[in-house]
Amino acid sequence: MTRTIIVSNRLPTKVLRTEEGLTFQPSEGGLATGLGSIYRADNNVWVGWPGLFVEDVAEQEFVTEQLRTDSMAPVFLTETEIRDYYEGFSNETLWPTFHYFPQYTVYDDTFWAAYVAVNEKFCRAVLELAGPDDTIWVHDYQLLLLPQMLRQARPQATIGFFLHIPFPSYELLRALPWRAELLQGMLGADLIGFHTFGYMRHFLSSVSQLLGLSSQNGRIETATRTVLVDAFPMGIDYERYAQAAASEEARQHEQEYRQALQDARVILSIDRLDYSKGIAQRLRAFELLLTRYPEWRGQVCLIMVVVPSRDQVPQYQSLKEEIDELVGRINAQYRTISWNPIQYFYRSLPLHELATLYRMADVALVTPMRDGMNLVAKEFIASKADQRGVLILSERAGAARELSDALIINPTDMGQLAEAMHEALVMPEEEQVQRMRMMQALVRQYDVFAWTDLFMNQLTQSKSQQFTLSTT
Ligand code: GDG
Repeated sequence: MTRTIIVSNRLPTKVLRTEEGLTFQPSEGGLATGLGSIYRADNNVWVGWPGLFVEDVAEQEFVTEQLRTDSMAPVFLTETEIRDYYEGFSNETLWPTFHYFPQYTVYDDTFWAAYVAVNEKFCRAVLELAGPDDTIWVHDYQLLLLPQMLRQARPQATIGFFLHIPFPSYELLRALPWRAELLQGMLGADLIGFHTFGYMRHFLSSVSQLLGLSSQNGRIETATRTVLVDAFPMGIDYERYAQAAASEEARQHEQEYRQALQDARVILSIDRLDYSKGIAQRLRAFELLLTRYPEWRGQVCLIMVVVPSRDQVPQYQSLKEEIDELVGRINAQYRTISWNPIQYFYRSLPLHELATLYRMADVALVTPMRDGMNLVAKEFIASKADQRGVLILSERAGAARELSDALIINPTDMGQLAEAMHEALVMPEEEQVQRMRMMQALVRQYDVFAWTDLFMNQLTQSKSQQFTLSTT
């Protein structure tokens, strides 16, 4: 029987070392939910790093055994591998380049060597599990070389690849010394998916300019195979967010929060700590709102959740300091005894609290400098049972391609952003409902399950076409 093997840097379960020993915590991420139905079915399996260092062989066996019962297979990585392959090449080389921050890009051959070696390690782990007829779906920028490595070992395999972050323009990509290898690595797949047509165009243009391979209608002809490239905008588990926000628990929490905030209007901002998310710019724009429109002082509150992330990477440490300082300065300047302009949380909140914030927010500020898609925008929309609330969305988030009924802004334009906040706060209810209704219809229909089905169907179809072509 054929089966599907999902491969990503991290497994959808976190293994933690606690006083009681090793514990297993399922992740609530969108990908885990979307692919949950696939990897738990039949004999399918998810391959990835379990999130902690396990060197002891007996412990490795224990972890492997535990994860196997939940359809997962761990790839154990050492501290040096995580430093050079993950924090290094993935997050200090690829991430800044692909998000248009070339000034942060580190060019380091040691990082590259580790990236190649860890992709090979993943390749060996997949090959141990995969039969010749299995379907393999590789995810994201940490594993760009894996499709080609798998292809070499299994020329007939069905391989899909999806990139969760933007694909940059050729001018950015060409700066990387390893650009050709990275493109070749991706081309090992039968189907390459991006969130938007824009990313797909950048990829096709890079493949043409750097490898001399032309394409027609998203089909690239390599010397031996056809590779299909297409856009698959990722969705969310709509019902999960709709239900969490509509729950009795969220309703009660909302009452408490509103009381504590003395019924101030709420602008919400939720991100991982990342320079690509535009958090500092957003704070400056909020300050500008308070300066330009003093009538909002005491009347509006910015609730800002920043989830700690990649705190070993220097740019993230200095961004954290910049945010701390900005929040401190703005709060000190404008606060009164009974009102604090910014409620800042530097931690991850449980889903029910997140759902309460989505439910009660009048405005969601999703203003990244660059973002592959941005699921927070879609979760906010799914949480609005009464269809009130306004989404302010950066034109540089993948989500802006679909959510054209949001207030679309340029995140570097502070003035425009401050005006958009004011416009959102005074927007008539009727207009809010009209915009929200359109966006809800779209986000509900193209949810994460539809996304998974579309990708998998396209992969199966493109493979069978190739097979027909090669046998006729
Ligand atoms: C990458 C791409 C692309 C946030 N705070 C809390 C919390 N979250 C959850 C959100 C959301 C997720 O984290 C963040 O997803 P995003 O899509 O916004 O951003 P990235 O993490 O950068 O994801 C991105 C995505 O991959 C998928 O392809 O959209 O562009 O960069 O689901 O709800 N969850 C909980 N507590 C929090 O405090 N429980």
